[in-house]
Parts: sequence; C-alpha cells; structure tokens
Amino acid sequence: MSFPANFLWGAATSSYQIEGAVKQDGRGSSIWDDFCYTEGRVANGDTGDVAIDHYNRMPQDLDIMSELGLHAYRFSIAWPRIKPLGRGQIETRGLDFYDRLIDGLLARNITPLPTLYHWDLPSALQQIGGWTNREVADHFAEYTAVVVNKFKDRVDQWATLNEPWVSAFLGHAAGIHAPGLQDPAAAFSAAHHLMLAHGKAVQVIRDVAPKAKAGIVLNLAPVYLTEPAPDDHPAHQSIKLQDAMLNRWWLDSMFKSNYPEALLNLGDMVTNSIQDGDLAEISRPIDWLGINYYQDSRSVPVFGNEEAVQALDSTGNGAMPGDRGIRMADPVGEITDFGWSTTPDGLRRLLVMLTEDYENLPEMYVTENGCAYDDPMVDGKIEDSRRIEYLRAHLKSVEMAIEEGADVRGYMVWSLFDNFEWAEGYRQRFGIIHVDFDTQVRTLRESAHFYKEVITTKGENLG
Ligand code: IFM
Repeated sequence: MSFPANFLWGAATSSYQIEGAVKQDGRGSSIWDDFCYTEGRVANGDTGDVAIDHYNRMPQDLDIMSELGLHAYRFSIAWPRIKPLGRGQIETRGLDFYDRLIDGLLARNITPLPTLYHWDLPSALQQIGGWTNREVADHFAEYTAVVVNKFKDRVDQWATLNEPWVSAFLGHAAGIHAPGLQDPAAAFSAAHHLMLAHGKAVQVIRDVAPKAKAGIVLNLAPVYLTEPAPDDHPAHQSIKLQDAMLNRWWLDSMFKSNYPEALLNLGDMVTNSIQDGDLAEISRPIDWLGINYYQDSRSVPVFGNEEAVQALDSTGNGAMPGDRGIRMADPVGEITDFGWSTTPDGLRRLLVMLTEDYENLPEMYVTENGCAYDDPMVDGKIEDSRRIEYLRAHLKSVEMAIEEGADVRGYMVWSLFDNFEWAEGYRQRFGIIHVDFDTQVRTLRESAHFYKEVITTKGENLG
C-alpha cells in the first residue's frame, strides 16, 4: 500500500465560487464582482451573486462532507468579508461565518485547510492599483494577521495564496480574469508583489501562530513540445520561458531565492518592481506546498507563416514572452467539457520533478485535481464515469509518485460542488456533487460515491 496511513483525503472549493451572498453581512465588493458586472467578461453574463448559496446553506453542506467521509476540507476566506475595503475596518460578521464553518468542520472531525487568497481582491485595493501596487502586499499581511489570530486555536495549516500565476498572468496579461488587464509589465509586477505578499504572510503566521504550518498553493505542470523542432527554432526558448512563468518563477523564488534568469534577462518589463531584500522575504521557509494539477502544458512548434503570426503581439499591448514559434497542442486523452486534455502521468512526473529539483522542498499536497463533465441525471442518478476514470488515473499517478519518493501527504478533489467557474460562468461543472443552480438541490454524482469508497479503503480500490 503506497498511500501513507495518515494520508489526508479531502475536497476543495473557494469563496467566490460557492458562497454567493455578496452583499450579506457587510461584505465589501471584490474585483470579481466588478469583472462579472462588466458586460462581455463572463460567459452568459453569469455572476457569483448567488453561486451555490453556500453562505446560507453551510450547515447542510457540512453534513454532506461528513457523509462523504472527508478528512479535510480546503476552502478560502474572502478578504472582502473580513475587511470590506481591504484595509482598516474589520467586519466581525464575516469572521463569524468562518468561525461557524471551522467549528462545524471540527465537530465533524474534518480538518479545516483555509486559503487566505483565492482571487477575490477587495475592489477598494484595485482602485489603488491592485497587485501592481507594492502596498497591497502589506495590506495582505495585515489581513492575514486578523484571520490567523482569530482562528489560531483551531487551524493548524494555512495556505497564503491560490495559484498566483492565474492572478498575475490571466488577470493582467491575458485579461480573461479579473481585473482584466492586458499589460505584460503589470503582470510581472503583480507576479512579484503576490510573492512578496506570500512571504510577508508567512512571517505573520510564524509570529501569530508559531505551531501552525504555512504554505502556498501553485498550479504547476510539465511544460514541453510534443513534436521535435530544429535546434535553432524559437520554440525551444518559448518553452523555457513558459516553464519559467508557469513553474519556476514561484518555485525558484521560494526555494532558491531567485527568479529564473531567462525571465530576468528580459529586463525592465520583468524586473521593474523587484527591490533589494525582496527575495529574502519571499524565500522564508514554508512547511508545505500545495499543487493544483489538471493537465500538462503541451505545445507544438510552428513553421513559416504560422510562426510569424504566433510571434505577433498576443496581448495587444506588448508581447508576452514565450509566445514565439509555438501554439498549444491539440488536446489528448479523454477531452473534458472545458477542452482540456487528460494527461495523468504528468502529475507523477511533476511530483517527481519537484522532489528531484528542489532540495528544500517541504511536504506536498495535491490541493486540486478534477475535471469538468456535465453528464445527465437519469432517475436521480448521474453516471459520470469519465470523471471517475479521471480521478482514478490521477490518484494512481500520485501513488506511483509516492513510490518513487515524492513526499505527498494528501489529495483534494476539485471540486466538492459544481460552482462558478470564473470566466466560464456556470457552464463548466467540476463537482463530484451536482448542484441544480435554480433549486440549489445537491445530488451526489457517482464520482462522489467512488471517492467515498476511495477514502474508506484508503486508496486500495484503485485497480
Ligand atoms: O475553478 C478553478 C479554481 O478556482 C482554481 N483552480 C482551477 C479550477 C478549475 O479551473
């Protein structure tokens, strides 16, 4: 048996994706409220206003978690519920909600795994530049102090940020996430300030809750060309840059106290916000690393005219590095509703790569893994066999990685419930639990029953 006896089996969600109740109990506005209310940003004009109304249905949702036998529940705390303007005044009703949630989890023997930031930046902070403003890192540290101080007696493990790559690059360069900018320099500034915020928050956790574990959650993936290219083809440099942005920017800064040279060599666009001493803050040792994995990052080299087209400015505002001479490869394996590949061996390779490349790597958790499929409900039953196979294959990959020496301590399926899938609105369903968005009825899909069995048998039934 490869999964350690105390392996943590869990499921994950995030505040804006499930809570709804955006105007309840003094919650301030976030950049995702603003983004949703801007025409054309989110599919079908969907918003997180109601989502799955978890804010008001939390006790029933806790019972479902208990029914599944979850050991851990990964959720995020909404900064604008705690500090409606991002700084200054504290909203105790917001704290009370998470207080009830945490107590409810503990009463059911479920370990709370909160993330302090899963993309819902208070709008008031965006008005001063958001993550491109260095000050916001200090505001994040102050918010962290309030939350950690409140829950230090009951929470033993904290994540600072969720997927800062998404916040920085999808939010500030691709423009498909809030705040919707298309400015590569802003993206690198945000990428740096997010890591600075992480480092400062780690210090706060050390000071306020010295026994708690501090970590971060990154979306990582093997990055490679699926077809060969001549040695002098620009695709090779692009792959290096893609790997630097997706993986190494975050990992190297924390574990090697530097940013990848391939990016630093690009000059001001990348380095503008970095100040002396910042990397020392960012590389404060952490106790755990969360890894969100969905699919490999696969590209193909392009030639001739197509190459010239790919090299054009992809953002409308100055090209992003890593665009030249490549395009995304066609998806492989069972293709999800999102159009994503199924590449389970990539998760094994990733976990082994991390183990080999980073000497001071702490214990790891797969903090998100899952897929979007919308199988029909027939007689109250949802046979989502493709999701079951996806989960089974990825769990086997985790098991193999552990056999190969990776120190993986837990696995959280994404997601516990169908929810608001950002720019895709409600049309991508990631839940092992189906939610009828009109009636708010929750129905366990077959994958939920499968996962319950996985937990009960400690992963011995994977085949
Ligand atoms: O829904 C998101 C989540 O918020 C962050 N990780 C990826 C998931 C699926 O896109």
